[in-house]
Amino acid sequence: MISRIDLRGDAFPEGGIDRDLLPRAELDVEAALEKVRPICDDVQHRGTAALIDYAQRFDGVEIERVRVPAEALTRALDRLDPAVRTALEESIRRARLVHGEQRRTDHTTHVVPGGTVTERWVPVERVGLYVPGGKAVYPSSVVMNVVPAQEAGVESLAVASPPQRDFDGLPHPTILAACALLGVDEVYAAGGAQAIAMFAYGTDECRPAQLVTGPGNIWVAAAKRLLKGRIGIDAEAGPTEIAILADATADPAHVASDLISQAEHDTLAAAVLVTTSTELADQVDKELEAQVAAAKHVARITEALSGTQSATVLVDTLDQGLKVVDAYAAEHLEIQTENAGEVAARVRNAGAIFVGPYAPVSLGDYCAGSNHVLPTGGCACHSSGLSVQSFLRGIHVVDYSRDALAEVAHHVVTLADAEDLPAHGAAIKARFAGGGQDRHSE
Ligand code: HSO
Ligand code: ZN
Repeated sequence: MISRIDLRGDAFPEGGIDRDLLPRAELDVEAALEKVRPICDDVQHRGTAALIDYAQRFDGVEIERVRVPAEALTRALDRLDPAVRTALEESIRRARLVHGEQRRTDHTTHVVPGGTVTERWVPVERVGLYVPGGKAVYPSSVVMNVVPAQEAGVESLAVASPPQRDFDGLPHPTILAACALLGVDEVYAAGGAQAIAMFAYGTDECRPAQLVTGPGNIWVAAAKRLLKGRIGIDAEAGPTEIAILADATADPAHVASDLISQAEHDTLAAAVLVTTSTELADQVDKELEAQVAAAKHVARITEALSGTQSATVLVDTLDQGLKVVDAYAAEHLEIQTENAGEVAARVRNAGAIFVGPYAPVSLGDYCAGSNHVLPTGGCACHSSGLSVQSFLRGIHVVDYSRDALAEVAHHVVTLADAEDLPAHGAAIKARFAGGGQDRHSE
């Protein structure tokens, strides 16, 4: 079911591993751009009326307004299965513990006497959060987006999720209930590219936001790419990936179930096992046959595991395995080896690392306290997952006295002249032309 790539012996590329050594699913977002452009323009010009038309066209539902009434949120929470409510509350509590400690404190550097630079951390004022609502209904993703935004101190937070035909044109009730649990009371029944345009341009019902985060399908990704600049965006989330670095000590049943757990998301999901043990690889193959057959979403999982984006990679040594997983830069990386903690400490590139036999990716998806919005498509070599930092901007506040400026003035003038920008130097000299007093306020 899962193909093999054999990098043992001479096959191992000692000169360096190409990042594309392991194939991965790609979404052709570029091709979708032209389709979403008129939709975004329409929302910019017609606002709510356009959103109502698109609800009919794309979601097959008649709605009269896009803003979800407060009663609908309360009702959804009242009707939420109590076990789901308790589990969500625990997920929120753990996420708050971790993200609460990510808050930044302002820091002042005393560069010279009388000259300071303070890095001031300021939250984005208003954030739009997109929550998909088609096949995938993930209240856990509401938690993973809302908690860091709230912990960062974002004042105004709005959620958009597609209107559902089965629920009177409202977003899915578990999404509404998760919003209510988190204290988010501004929710819109809008999906796809049009929801991103709503946050970027604003409508008569919805004030524009400065940043939009959250996963979505290809239309959402295309709208984010198109409107980036007008509105800040998080990463474009591609299909989910799991890589597992395992040796002969790993339990094949666990390895197989973890690969399957992420393959369950999407036919394009990638599941990659990198191992030093052919015996383990063979046992995992057997486990996959048995476990996939018994899985609920058997067709989707089979397609994901047998797709070219998934593979078992055989290597001779753990060092080689580490080179492979670093080159791949998976969204999720599990280390199932002897001394897993030490091996994990040597990994450079991964969205999140799961150490040892009792930290499966599913734990991180819901209840580890870590965030599950992570870089995909190899972006983990340069980007991080969602965190409090994603919702903050660091502003440098420069405060110099007359003496402190005077001391460095000649260097500024020299550099300005070297760049043929004499007006820059003149702005410094003007302060000292008349030999005037220090006008510094303190
Ligand atoms: N594994 C997904 C997140 C998720 N899993 C939501 C279950 N629900 C991407 O990290
Ligand atoms: Zn998942």
